[in-house]
Amino acid sequence: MTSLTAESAMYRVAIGGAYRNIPGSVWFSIAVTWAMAYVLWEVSDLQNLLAWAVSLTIVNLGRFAYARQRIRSADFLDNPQREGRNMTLGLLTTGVGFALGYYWFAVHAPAVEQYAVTAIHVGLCAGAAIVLTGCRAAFLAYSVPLITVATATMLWCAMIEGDGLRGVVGLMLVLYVFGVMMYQTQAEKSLLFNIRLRFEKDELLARKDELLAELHVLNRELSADRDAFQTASLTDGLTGLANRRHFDRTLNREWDRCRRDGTPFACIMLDIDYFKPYNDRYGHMAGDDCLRTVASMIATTASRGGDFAARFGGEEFVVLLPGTDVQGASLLAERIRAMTEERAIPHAGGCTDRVVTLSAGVAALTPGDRFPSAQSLVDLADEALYQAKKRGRNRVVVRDFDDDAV
Ligand code: GH3
Ligand code: MG
Ligand code: MG
Repeated sequence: MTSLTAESAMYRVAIGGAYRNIPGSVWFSIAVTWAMAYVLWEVSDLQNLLAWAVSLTIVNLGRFAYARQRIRSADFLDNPQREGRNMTLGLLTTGVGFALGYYWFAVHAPAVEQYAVTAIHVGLCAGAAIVLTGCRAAFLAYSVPLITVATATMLWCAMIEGDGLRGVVGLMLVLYVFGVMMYQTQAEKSLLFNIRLRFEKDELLARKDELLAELHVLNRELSADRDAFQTASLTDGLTGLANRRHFDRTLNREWDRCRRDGTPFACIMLDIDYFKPYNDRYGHMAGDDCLRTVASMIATTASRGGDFAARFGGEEFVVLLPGTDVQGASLLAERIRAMTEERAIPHAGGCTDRVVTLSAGVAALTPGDRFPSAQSLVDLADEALYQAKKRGRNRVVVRDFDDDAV
């Protein structure tokens, strides 16, 4: 919210507050009118006094009806400036009415009645300062006429009649006017300050909700980034298979699980044959494509729940098969080998079949005292792979230690 709209909203709240005081204060105003008439009853021309009191009562009733209508209307405070102007006009009329009453009936009244009416005006002025806090124009329009007449009368009578007491009262009234003005200024300041605080509080609350929503979005983005980062940190960028880090974690976890369950654990190590010559002949980019193709075949073949395929490094891959015995693992290894061969990726640089082939080493064992660490399974599979290479490549060699396992 800009400060301009805050200012106009503050003005609206101040006007609204004062306006709502009008109907109640009007009854007080009427009571005071008749109290004044009562005080001046004996010392005034009755007909004129009654005409004044009735007229002022009618003005007050009119103000009452208008204020009630405005407060209840749907467009109340849509235009606070207009509302403020009308209120000021009504209060000016009433203030002038009281001032005229004083001027017509109290100026020539005896001192006692004059003091009484002056006291009434002092009270009206104080009441207005309280009721019209925040609406200085309306307060001045109401109180200036009535207090000016009372003060001027006191000072005038003091001068003309040489009445020292009324001179003192007149001077006190001057001081009183300053006091009331100061009070009104301070009260108005603190009212506006309070209203401003309320606006700032609302603004802060709205900002808080906004910030919470932003925080929520950032949190979501952050956890999405974290998930993406986590996935990326466990995935091989070239083939999309799990990377070595992921493999190491999974190996130990699955090893422990198989040890607990007493189930076999199989591992297949795969290595593309003559891949260096392939790279040399077809280029590194074609080598990458070849790695991707072989990886996708491995992934689709080893896709049963629990199967885990990873890029071990370079042109080597590994498949972990928890709960699978050596027969099952050999079948799978053979399927991957055969699929690769059938895919017939040309490899003129190879020493064997003129297509890309791979060798596989299979090992399976049930984790136990004889093979306490997962690394022993990988070493056995690697040994089998070495044998497959040694025996001419494009083949599967199996090492089964399950019978020996404790
Ligand atoms: P063997 O049949 O005995 O396995 O021989 P080989 O040529 O496949 O094995 P060697 O270890 O001699 O060569 C592996 C090659 O794999 C060497 C390296 O350039 C290549 N290589 C490793 N990683 C990548 C890769 O990410 N992209 C490509 N294009 N080539 C790779
Ligand atoms: Mg190799
Ligand atoms: Mg190789």
